[in-house]
Amino acid sequence: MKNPIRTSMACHAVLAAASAGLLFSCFAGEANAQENRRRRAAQEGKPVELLPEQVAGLTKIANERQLNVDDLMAAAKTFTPSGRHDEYVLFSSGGQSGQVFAIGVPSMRLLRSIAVFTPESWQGYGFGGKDDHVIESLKVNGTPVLWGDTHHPALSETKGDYDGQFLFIGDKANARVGVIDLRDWETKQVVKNPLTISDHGAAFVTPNTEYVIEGGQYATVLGYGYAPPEEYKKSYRGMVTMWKFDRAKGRIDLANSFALELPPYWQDLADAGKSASDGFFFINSFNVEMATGGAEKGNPPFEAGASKRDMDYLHIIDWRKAEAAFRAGKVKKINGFPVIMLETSIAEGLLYFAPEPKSPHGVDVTPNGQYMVVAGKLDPHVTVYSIEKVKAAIAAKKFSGSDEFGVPVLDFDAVKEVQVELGLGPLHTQFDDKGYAYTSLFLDSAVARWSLGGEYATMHPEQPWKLVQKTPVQYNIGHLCAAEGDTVSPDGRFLVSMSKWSVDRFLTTGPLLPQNFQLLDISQTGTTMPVIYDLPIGVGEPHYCQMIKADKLKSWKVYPEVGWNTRTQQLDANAPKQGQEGVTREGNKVLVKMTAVRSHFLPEHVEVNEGDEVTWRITAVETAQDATHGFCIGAYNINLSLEPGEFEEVRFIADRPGTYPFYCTEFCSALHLEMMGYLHVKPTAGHAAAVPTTGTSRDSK
Ligand code: CUK
Ligand code: CUA
Repeated sequence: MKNPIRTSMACHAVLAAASAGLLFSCFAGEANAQENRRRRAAQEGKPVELLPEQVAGLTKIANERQLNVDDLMAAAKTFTPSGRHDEYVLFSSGGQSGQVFAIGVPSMRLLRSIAVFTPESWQGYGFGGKDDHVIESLKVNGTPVLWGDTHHPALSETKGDYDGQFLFIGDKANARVGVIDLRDWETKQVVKNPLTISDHGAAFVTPNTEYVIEGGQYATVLGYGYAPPEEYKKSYRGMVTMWKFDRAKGRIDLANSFALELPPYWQDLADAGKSASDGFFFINSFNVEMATGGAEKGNPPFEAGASKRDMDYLHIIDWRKAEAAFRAGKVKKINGFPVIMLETSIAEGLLYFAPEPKSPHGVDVTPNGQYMVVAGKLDPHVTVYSIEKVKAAIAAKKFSGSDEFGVPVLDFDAVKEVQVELGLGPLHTQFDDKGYAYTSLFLDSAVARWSLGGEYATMHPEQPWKLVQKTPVQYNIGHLCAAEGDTVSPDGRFLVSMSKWSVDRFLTTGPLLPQNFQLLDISQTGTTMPVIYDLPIGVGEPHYCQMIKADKLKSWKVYPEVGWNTRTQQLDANAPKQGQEGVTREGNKVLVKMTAVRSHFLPEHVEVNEGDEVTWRITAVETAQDATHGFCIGAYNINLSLEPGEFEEVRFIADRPGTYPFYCTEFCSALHLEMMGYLHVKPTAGHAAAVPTTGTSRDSK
């Protein structure tokens, strides 16, 4: 049991600070909401002064709830009063959910999910009937693949700083990249990699979002080819794809995108250079052993075969040279997609390797672009490379040899700046505004803070390149994310530990554990770096996230005009206007023009014949921010979200006769339940209305 809090002089100041946040939450039950608001307004902008009886009340609550002073401080740092907005937004991968989550910081409140690779009904994503554009975009080799494994979100950047315009996210399971427009927080494009089915270093962007880069992972025969494992070295290859981004269109420009062939090592995490290292990007690798596994045949399993050698290769790619080679046509088409082959990359001097210790995982470039920090999961050190040394070694041809495919390998000692011992299982690194780096330690379950050198050495009181402290996290941290922590100008202040198995941190939710996003206060220098909030994530295994200052986001509150097509992001001439509602027919093609407004659809009855091809257009003729409607026809698997001004079109074949109520799925008004209508599908002659079939429940077999 924790020590009870006494209201001593020493903790009085702490309590006073803490209660700025706690007071209203603690006493909220006593005052009605109006009184609460009045007091808040009266207090806004004024220093908190606690009366002795309020201090006593706070102390009592703290003791009843067994909260210590650190807990009260943590509450004061994170509690965000009703109606007040967060300072940062964390865009997190959603792991196997296939989505992206947006979370406010420091409150750690979930703001919304953004559907990307998985249809999600609340957002009307993927429930638009026949030829639904979402389902179409999610097809892999013609088959809808309606989930993804999202790993790495990347915010668009201008001059190496988040600009708040777009968000990109990779799907590791299917090698796809999603593009989200942050004006309306909707996925606008999903591109499928034409070369491979497995990626990991996706997505990350060059400093002005010229390219969205998708690094591969498990080598395959590029272009979906086949070869047996015995032909691994000959036929399997790695790749990295440079997707050209057209900012004006908000789309990846497929015609100006290309890839680089890489040796069949397993490429891992990647990062783009910036400032001093602008023009380069870096990719880790493992399994340079080119192990082919086969434990079932008595061969060494992958985990052993892929970890034999002491060194793997950091891939150093000069992307401006790669772009020039692509523009000069020095490519081969694989599956119709232009690829710069290995021998071209070597001849053009655009690909180099640097040895890196023991199957590393993350590579992260410091804000000034000077250093690349590589964390080897089987090595207790981070290895820091200097871009100046890399450039000098390339110019002086300081190679220790070449790999089996002829790629020059830079001399390790010539490019290494320093190695810093941090602890067990270092994975990923982020940066702050005080010259510190933060590295996740998966096996230690800790966040390590360490001091940078070079031009950062004068920013902190410690010796350069030294471990400063470790904060334990619960448990097994993967990525971590500091506020604007991988831009040219990090903010410091907050860091999120993406801790994996939460084990005992929350109530038991059955054997499947939520992950644990833990907020750390990194605002003070030195050895204080407490965990101040735990957020269970019970909807997937997030991998990476990026934290952007909220005021950089210029999101729309409603669509700019009524009749807005959210795919083209412009007014759509097909959007029915008020007064144009009705049903027209040409042969068996039926066109429904509908408007939705509080609290009715028009028309309210739509009659079609069995077998008709129905095109159903709806405009939400609303301009108020709180006037979202839904539209569903249950048995036809149709569900839309109609945000104010939005135009949607769905198509379906009316192949099941019967009477189908359609209704609004958002509780939009007092008469929301009345916002409905009927779709009447008249059976063709001699054909009875369909008898509903009864489903079989999962456990009844
Ligand atoms: S991650 Cu994708 S395996 Cu460390 Cu970037 Cu989790
Ligand atoms: Cu519109 Cu409910």
